[in-house]
Amino acid sequence: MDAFVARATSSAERQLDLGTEDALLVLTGAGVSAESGLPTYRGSGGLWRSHAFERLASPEGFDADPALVWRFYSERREAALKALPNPGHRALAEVEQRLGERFLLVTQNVDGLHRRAGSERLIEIHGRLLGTRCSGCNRPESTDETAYPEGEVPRCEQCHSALRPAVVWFGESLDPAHLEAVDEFLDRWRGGRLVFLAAGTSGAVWPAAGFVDLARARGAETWLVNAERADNAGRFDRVRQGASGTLLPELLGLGAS
Ligand code: BJW
Ligand code: ZN
Repeated sequence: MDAFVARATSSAERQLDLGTEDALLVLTGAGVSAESGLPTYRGSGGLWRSHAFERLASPEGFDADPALVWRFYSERREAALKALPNPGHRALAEVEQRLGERFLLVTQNVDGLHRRAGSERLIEIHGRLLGTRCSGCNRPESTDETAYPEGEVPRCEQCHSALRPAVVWFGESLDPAHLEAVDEFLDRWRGGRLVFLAAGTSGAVWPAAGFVDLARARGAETWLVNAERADNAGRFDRVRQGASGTLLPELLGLGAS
């Protein structure tokens, strides 16, 4: 049997069993929204199988053909607005209520489903699908649910440059304040157990793929919940293979709803 599966099947490893002094840092990826009907990026059925990410999710691709990029993001806005949070999203919102400031959720997802499930201690490190910012000036980011008609590129009211989706593309920097918040959370908890849990992420994209190492360096116990073997699976203490909509409620000791 694959070591990845074997490590996942011990019954003693079915729950995190968080105590009153313990803290939990969660990192989620596209797999957590798969059961809400949204495609992941990699693997079969993933967005990058049918769409060229260098044309659609890079600043160079946007400069070359902003209308094409807006078509891709407008379709995804429509899909995200139609989707509903699933039991995995809801379990994370529920455990936040129990842990309060001992909890932080960092998501790579841009679909807004964690917030719609009720998560508030939430950092969206790759931005928001339902946000727009200017490609030319620092006009503040705005909430924007518009699915623009084919061929239309919205323009900045201040500088007339093309507006762009408020997501983080390859080669772009993440907000340093977001990475500092992760560091600060990991440094803050000295009393009880510190647990790091990644769910629904292939571990292929940095810097998020390295959070497990940051957590380990602070002595955290590390868990992974994923449908398939993630690229960084070998760096976790415990691995559960399966669907996050089933495994997250179980791991967090909550009934699936
Ligand atoms: C289920 C499931 C179910 C399915 N239940 N599981 C080393 C250090 C630092 C940076 C780099 C580095 N090496 C390379 C870099 C650069 C680059 C990078 O990581 N490249 C790699 C591809 C090699 N990183 C960056 O450019 C980042 N910026 C940066 O580091 O700035 C500093 C810098 C600048 C310049 C040079 C160097 C450093 C930015 C990354 C931005 C990522 N953007 C995207 C697009 C967002 C907008 C959009 O949506 O269009 O973010 S790419 C895409 O990947 C998206 C995701 O958030 C991200 C991660 O994907 P995720 O969530 O893991 O999804 P999948 O599809 O990969 O995996 C899903 C998993 O779920 C699968 O494993 C399934 O099995 C599983 N699954 N159903 C549980 N029901
Ligand atoms: Zn502007």
